[in-house]
Amino acid sequence: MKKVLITGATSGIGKACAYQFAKNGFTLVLTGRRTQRLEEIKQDIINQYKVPVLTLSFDVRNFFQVQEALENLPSAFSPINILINNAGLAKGLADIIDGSVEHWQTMIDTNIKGLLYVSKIVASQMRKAGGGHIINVGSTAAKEVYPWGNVYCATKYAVDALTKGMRMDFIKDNIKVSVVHPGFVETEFSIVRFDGDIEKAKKVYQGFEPLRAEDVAQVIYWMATVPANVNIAEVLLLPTAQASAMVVHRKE
Ligand code: NDP
Ligand code: 8X3
Repeated sequence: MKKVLITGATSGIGKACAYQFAKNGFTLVLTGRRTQRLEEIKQDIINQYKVPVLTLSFDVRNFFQVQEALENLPSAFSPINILINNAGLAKGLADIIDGSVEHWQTMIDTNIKGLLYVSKIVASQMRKAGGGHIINVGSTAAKEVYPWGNVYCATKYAVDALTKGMRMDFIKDNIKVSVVHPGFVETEFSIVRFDGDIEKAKKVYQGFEPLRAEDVAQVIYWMATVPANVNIAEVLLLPTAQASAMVVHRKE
């Protein structure tokens, strides 16, 4: 069966992807930093779906850790057929004067460098194997900048640019490269952005029905399972109540 590697599988969109692919019989490699959560998800998936699951706990910001974890996957879990570059985050909302340098470093190191590190290792295995599929998780923030979103949006614009670059560079390797750009999805994203302030995070999704992580996972699964000659290169996926990054119809 095909093997899918999902980064950021401990929560939100990545976790929903793990269940979506498991339900359809895929072999899973699940990654994230929170080891305990990875273990719980692994056990639950094995119990429910009886598919092989490998969990690897590492920080995508550390190239050495990425190499150690992914360069020598056990044969039952390699080569990876589908890579879902999902691990990512936003920290804070502020203009450049008030913004935190630490927040900028975290976002740039995770969303851009982390995606590059994982892609470098996995794409090299795909090249050797004669093909594969990389699906990047972008955002509406990759298409439109919003006030105080400056650095987060810049990292997602970079994901969009890297998607296009990789698609060109890997065309000869039979590696599809795609991107999904979700709008508001209620996950742990805003809790992380607001440093654990759950009330503030809840307000982001108040008065309208946001996407669920499962909605995004279904679309990613569809992108991953169309025929070999088809590449769903880019999907913009919005809640019905969202028209653009800033236009959301809220019923207060
Ligand atoms: P969550 O916070 O629920 O999940 C983020 C995941 O990323 C977690 O599993 C986390 O795992 C992992 N992660 C974060 N930093 C690192 C790191 N340094 N190393 C390894 N893993 C890391 O948020 P979402 O599910 O919403 O976010 C997933 C992706 O979707 C992100 O790229 C985000 O930018 C994007 N997105 C989200 C939207 C939303 O509205 N929620 C909309 C558009 C895009 P752990 O902490 O265990 O390491
Ligand atoms: C996440 C969507 O609008 O909260 O990428 O930044 S937004």
